[in-house]
Amino acid sequence: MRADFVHGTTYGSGHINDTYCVSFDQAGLLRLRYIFQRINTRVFKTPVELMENISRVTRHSLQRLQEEGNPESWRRTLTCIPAIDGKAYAVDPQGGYWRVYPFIERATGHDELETNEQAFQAAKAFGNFQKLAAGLGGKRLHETIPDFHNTPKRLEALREAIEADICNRAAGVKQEIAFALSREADCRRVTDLIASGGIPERVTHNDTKLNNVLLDDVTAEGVCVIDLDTTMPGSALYDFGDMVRTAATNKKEDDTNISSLAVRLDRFEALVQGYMAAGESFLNPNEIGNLAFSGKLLTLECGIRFLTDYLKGDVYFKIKRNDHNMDRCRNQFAFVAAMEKEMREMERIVAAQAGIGVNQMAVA
Ligand code: ADP
Ligand code: GN1
Ligand code: MG
Repeated sequence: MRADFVHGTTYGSGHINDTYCVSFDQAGLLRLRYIFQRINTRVFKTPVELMENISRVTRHSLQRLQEEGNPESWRRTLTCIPAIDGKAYAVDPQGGYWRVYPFIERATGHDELETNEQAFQAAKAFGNFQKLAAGLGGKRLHETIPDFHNTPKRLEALREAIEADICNRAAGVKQEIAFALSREADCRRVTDLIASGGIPERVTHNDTKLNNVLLDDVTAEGVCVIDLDTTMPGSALYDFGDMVRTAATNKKEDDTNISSLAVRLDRFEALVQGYMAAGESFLNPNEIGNLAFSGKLLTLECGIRFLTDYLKGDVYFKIKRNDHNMDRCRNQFAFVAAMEKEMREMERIVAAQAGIGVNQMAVA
């Protein structure tokens, strides 16, 4: 980069990496912003393989966008800015792994939605991302976090954390523990379907929370899917489910006012429409039949992860206050309970969109 440093500041509301927005300019004229990120190597233990995945996926995306003649291809995908040695990352003297992306301008990653159109566009963008990734040739991507969405293993990790109870916190959260443990059969449904071949392995994003897609500030169109650290083999249900978790609720993930937490069925419908607009061509009947259930599953799984992290002393997710992980856990479990009440309606919405009978859905 042949420009002078102007300003740098921490940026965004991600829970994992250290993210900075950094500005440079030339002769005081051309100002460009970049995202500098230090990869969280406690979470991602193989950063070199991780960056190999991201380089492959982003190069493939750019090539496809350019082939299609997209006039703003550089804004539609992350692109890795190489270090002086040509690698997609640089290692600092303390052993920190850093990467740099151009800042995607005039677009925002939302923690909360304002309109159904935004939900539609976000889901369509994640669906298109998956479609694009399906065309990635070559060897299987590295698993940057093994068993990331293996919900039975997540439940097992919770059991181990309860057993160890290293912070003496288990006695204070008995209700939440009971909530999780009583849903063991739900935890197994998708992994069982994958094991039996009923659901195929795909290249998926695996972290499709709403703020991981940037929506155009003017048109609301899904401009760019970001946070590609977990892009690896997975299930389409993980991607759809995590969108539902963050976009079909009327509360932010850590909102403590959960007595009024509810499923936004209108938002859910917009997500189904957006995702099917891209995904109808490739989703199989088992995937379609479990789309509604996947929202409940991914929310349950995330709640289990927050609870586990709380019991282990808040070592994984960044927290901003005491009990932050428990606030998140209670919020997620309240959303699971709300979806259990609305599951038939959610299934009806998917069936109507897919043009199939509601009895073909996997009623939870
Ligand atoms: P984390 O894994 O910690 O969630 P992300 O990769 O999602 O990290 O980045 C954190 C935040 O930084 C995002 O939610 C988004 O607001 C912002 N961000 C990341 N990459 C870009 C980019 N290339 N352009 C603009 N904003 C970005
Ligand atoms: C983390 O990286 P970020 O903030 O987008 C987490 C997700 C969780 C999410 C909960 C690598 O997402 O799995 O669903 O927090 N990412 C990783 O908000 O663990
Ligand atoms: Mg993120």
